[in-house]
Amino acid sequence: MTEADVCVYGLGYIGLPTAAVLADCGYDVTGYDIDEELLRELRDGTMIPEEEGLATLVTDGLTSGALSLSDTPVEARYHVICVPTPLQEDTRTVDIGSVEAATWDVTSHLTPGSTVILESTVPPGTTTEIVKPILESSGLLAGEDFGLAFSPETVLPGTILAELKSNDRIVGGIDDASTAAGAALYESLTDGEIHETDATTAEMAKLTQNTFRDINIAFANELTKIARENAVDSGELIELANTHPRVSVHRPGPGVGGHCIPIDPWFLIEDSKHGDLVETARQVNESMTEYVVELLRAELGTLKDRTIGVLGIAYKGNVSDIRESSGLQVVNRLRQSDQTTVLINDPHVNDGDFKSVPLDELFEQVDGIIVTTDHDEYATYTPPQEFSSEPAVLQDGSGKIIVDTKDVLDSGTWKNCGYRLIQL
Ligand code: SAJ
Repeated sequence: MTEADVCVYGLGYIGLPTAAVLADCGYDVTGYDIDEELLRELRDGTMIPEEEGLATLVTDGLTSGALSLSDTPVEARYHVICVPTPLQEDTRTVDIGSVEAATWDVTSHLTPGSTVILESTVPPGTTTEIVKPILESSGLLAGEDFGLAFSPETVLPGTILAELKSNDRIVGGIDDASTAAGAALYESLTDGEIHETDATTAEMAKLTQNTFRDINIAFANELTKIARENAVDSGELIELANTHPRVSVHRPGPGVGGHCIPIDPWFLIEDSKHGDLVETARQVNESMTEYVVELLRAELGTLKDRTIGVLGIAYKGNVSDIRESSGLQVVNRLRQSDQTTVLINDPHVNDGDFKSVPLDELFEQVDGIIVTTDHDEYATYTPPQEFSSEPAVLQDGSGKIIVDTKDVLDSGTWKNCGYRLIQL
């Protein structure tokens, strides 16, 4: 068997673009995944995530032979692990099973002189305390026979390829040689700077970035609640506060979705006796589901026998990913209400479990709407003049309520068309 330059373990949101970009950079790359159906769909081009330029890059790599897809790992100069690390809902701790399984796969293909890089987001200490001992069960020693490093991915879904090639990269090895070997790989991948450190600091740096964002969003969410109590527009408030050169408050919303930001704070504090602020921020963000549903309920008087439209179940604008989506939390919360019918629209999500009702049709049937995702389609949608169903009997006698949690609708346009728009 000939040795590949790079073997990428896991061809998901991060592994696939990483493998494709490395192949494009001139490496001989094998993309390995245990999911044979995924491999088949990737080979025949039917399963490429909605990500600018990715389909072409994968096809080009496969056509040129620089990228091959395999259901078995191969010996390689670099083994790059990009498998998922889900949160276990009951304990709010990491499910490290896929990282362990991938590391065992590496172990049986580990050769002297190679370097193993973990990219999956993990709690502090995983590289040295979990990955290293498994690899050393091969009989080879980390730092002597092979290199071992952690390097977090920091790319934003929606702009993954551009960010892979331009973002700075943190590389933390278990020793200087491992760090240097990891840095050499990423130097050829990105135009950004390479920041060298140790493995645990690199793991924590990734968790710190996403936890910072979670706490900042929690502050924005708390602020919007306080602003409402004072009849203050939180959008204007945050804009004004952010005119200060050292203040940058994020935007409020219906919660924090996605596979990273709502999860990584739990990893950060998993084995720590500290973390009260981090945990409180999580609770504030999770409370937004109830808060936005209550905003609508207060306007409609009741949710009973109402038909409510939810616009957007993707976790953020212009992506198709529904993991940890705030829109879905809102849908589930509404469905728990007595006799409330929920209609969903999401032009980006193609999931058999969720029927997307076309906007025109949805507007004909609903009593109220909650906008939970800032898809471009919503910003440009022309509102019908009014709900054609019987208007809800509201406390103030008017109807046509839209709770726009993402500030995506143009308030002037919608107000002119007779809608009452509530923004966070
Ligand atoms: N959100 C707000 N208010 C804001 C910004 C975002 O409510 O001001 C919400 C979004 O609507 C969404 C959630 O937060 O529901 C997360 O979206 P996001 O765009 O902030 O982040 P992700 O999850 O798409 O990507 C993040 C990024 N991390 C940081 O910006 C620190 C990305 O760079 C990481 O690579 C990615 O997590 C990851 O893989 O960890």
